[in-house]
Amino acid sequence: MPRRALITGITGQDGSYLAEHLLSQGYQVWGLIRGQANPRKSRVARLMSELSFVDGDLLDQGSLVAAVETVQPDEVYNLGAVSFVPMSWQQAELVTEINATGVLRMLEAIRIVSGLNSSRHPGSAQIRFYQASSSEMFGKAAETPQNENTTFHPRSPYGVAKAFGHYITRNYRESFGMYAVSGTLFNHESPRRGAEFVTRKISLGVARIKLGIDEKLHLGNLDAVRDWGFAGDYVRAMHLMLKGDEPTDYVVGTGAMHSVRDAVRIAFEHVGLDWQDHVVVDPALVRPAEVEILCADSTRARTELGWEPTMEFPDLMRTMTESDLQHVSRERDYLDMLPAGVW
Ligand code: NDP
Ligand code: GDR
Repeated sequence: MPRRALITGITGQDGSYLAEHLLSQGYQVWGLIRGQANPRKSRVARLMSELSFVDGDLLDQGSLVAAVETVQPDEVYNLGAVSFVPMSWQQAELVTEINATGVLRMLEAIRIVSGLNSSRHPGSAQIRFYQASSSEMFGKAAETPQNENTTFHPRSPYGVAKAFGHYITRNYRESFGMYAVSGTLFNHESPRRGAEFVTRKISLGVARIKLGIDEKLHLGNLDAVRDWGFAGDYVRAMHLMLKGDEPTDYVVGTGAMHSVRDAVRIAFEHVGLDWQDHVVVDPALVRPAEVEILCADSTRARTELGWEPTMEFPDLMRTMTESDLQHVSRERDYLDMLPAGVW
């Protein structure tokens, strides 16, 4: 029997890469889809014939119990979340409901369906659970780089909600003997990254400027430093975490630091332009409480899981810019073909 995985957040960047990875490993993959006619389902369209879908929402306990009952998964990957940090100041309560209480709801669904009461009376089912924790939990960390023992100091409602998700996952592991782990993943990007995140905003912006559509790119804090990796590498780490003998949490990142300014420079250089002619710093895009610097110490993941990243940040930025040059020019060609007045 092939192993069965249930992925929440399958329509997102990581969900699509994880689905591809698990399918390549012979898994039967199910995606939890929320809402009526979710337009983002088309993101995994190329995998549609190999995937199965089940309705559900992290805001709705009953739907999660029903989804786990229907799928009878061996592994659950909880990637569903509001993942754009600035939105967590605008809709803090909603983000907490999805990103924090949503984790509890998914753990409860597994506990109920598995018939688990406490670690002294384990049930029969052995569903393994992965929680998408985030380096945003470190926030204003007292040390750099950050590892599994670094104290959290989240700087956004998003980071606070993720910290709850992290601790409740550990608590269910300790309370009910569940194989439940969190991966504290640092920023990871790809051509499939949402357009609101800074790397994709830059790659798209540079492509539009190069193709003569825009002149300026508006950004916030250029000094912020992140440890950016390639999303395809990070979903391998998620899978490895659920394959271990003992459930443990891991920090995952490349260990290399770059600033937003570096990202801008690399992308503009790739198309032969000077970033200083095009970038405008907009104070409205600076966050109420910024995370200035993040960098992973992934020694444990590298030694215990054998995980290694395959792509360095400059190559990643160039790959994303190249992809957006093609994407934007295809879109422009399509718009040019439409009769006047249609667009
Ligand atoms: P995306 O924003 O690309 O995807 C988020 C996914 O969450 C979407 O599929 C969305 O589905 C789903 N979702 C949102 N609300 C709900 C809900 N109420 N119920 C069920 N699903 C919901 O994020 P990424 O793929 O980049 O990230 C995946 C996870 O990893 C997230 O939890 C994120 O916080 C976390 N993370 C990401 C990092 C990164 O650098 N990418 C780093 C560390 C952690 P829909 O189509 O319905 O909107
Ligand atoms: P982040 O990613 O908040 O780290 O969260 P994002 O790409 O949004 O920001 C990274 C840094 O860039 C600075 N910045 C800007 N950011 C955006 N989005 N737009 C801008 O114009 C801009 N200008 C400067 C930000 O201030 C910030 O310092 C991502 C998400 O994927 C989370 O879900 C995940 O948990 C973390 O990574 C790890």
